Amino acid sequence: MSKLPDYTPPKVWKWENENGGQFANINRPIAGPTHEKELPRGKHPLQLYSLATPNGVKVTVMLEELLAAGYSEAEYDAWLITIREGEQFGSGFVGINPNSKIPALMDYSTAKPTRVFESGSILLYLAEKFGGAFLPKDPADRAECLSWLFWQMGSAPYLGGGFGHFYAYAPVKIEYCIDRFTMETKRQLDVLNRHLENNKFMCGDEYTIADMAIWPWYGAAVSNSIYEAAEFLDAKIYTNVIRWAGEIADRPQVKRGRMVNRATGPLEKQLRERHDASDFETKTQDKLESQKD
Ligand SMILES: N[C@@H](CCC(=O)N[C@@H](CS)C(=O)NCC(=O)O)C(=O)O
Repeated sequence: MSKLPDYTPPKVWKWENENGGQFANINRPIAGPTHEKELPRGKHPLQLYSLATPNGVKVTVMLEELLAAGYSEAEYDAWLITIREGEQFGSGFVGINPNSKIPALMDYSTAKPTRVFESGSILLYLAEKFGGAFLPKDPADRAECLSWLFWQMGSAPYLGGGFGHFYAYAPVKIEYCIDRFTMETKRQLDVLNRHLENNKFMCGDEYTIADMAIWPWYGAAVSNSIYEAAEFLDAKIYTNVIRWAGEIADRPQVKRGRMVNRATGPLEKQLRERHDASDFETKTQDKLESQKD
């Protein structure tokens, strides 16, 4: 373990062997599709192509929240995109998201079908589509909500791509990188902790798309659900974040949203594809596998 690994970058970087570590097989320095593959399409106007990572969960929680709030037109089909197998590089997926990352949404209810990519953009699109649901009406409160939504989009890559990558996934533990991103992750947790001291949710008393964006990353970090790093981050000191995360985790809509497009963990919590509200009762992976016998 060294703060200063012995490496001198060449004049021009070249893509040679896999660089090791988890996800090395899907890392590429070029964009665009690797293969032809049409995406499936179900019966609802909203078609989601995703996976239950923190970025994917934001959108399935929002859709379940909309449905629970009575917006029946938020019914959706959710299709599984297995990123470890490179399904985000299929031509159909790249047609919806040129950036080849889940989540991606198609809305066929519009005059011209609408594609939406980037989780924050999808949350805002859905909020606006359903009359401003989970988005404050007052202009100052709306601005506060969008500030936190965009804070998440800019901040979480340091937690995921920075801290999570070097702490949990990199094939070598590099002290310099772990220090740098732990420092930033803890600073971000402190930002949230100070804010949540006097706010029930990110935008005061109202639960909004800002909570839906921030919770899957930072709620997971303090409850040890990502990177097994809660102890390392001394997460117990962020008491306000822990209180807020627990309240959100208890919402039935959030429990359902977390199950959609999940392909790991307990079988009864995996609803790999969702096409109907009744699928939560009948199509979880434990039930599908017991029918095979
Ligand atoms: N900023 C994007 C990030 C999406 C993202 O990073 N998705 C990851 C999974 S959490 C992914 O699809 N990775 C596949 C890849 O990098 O090839 C968003 O918020 O939607």
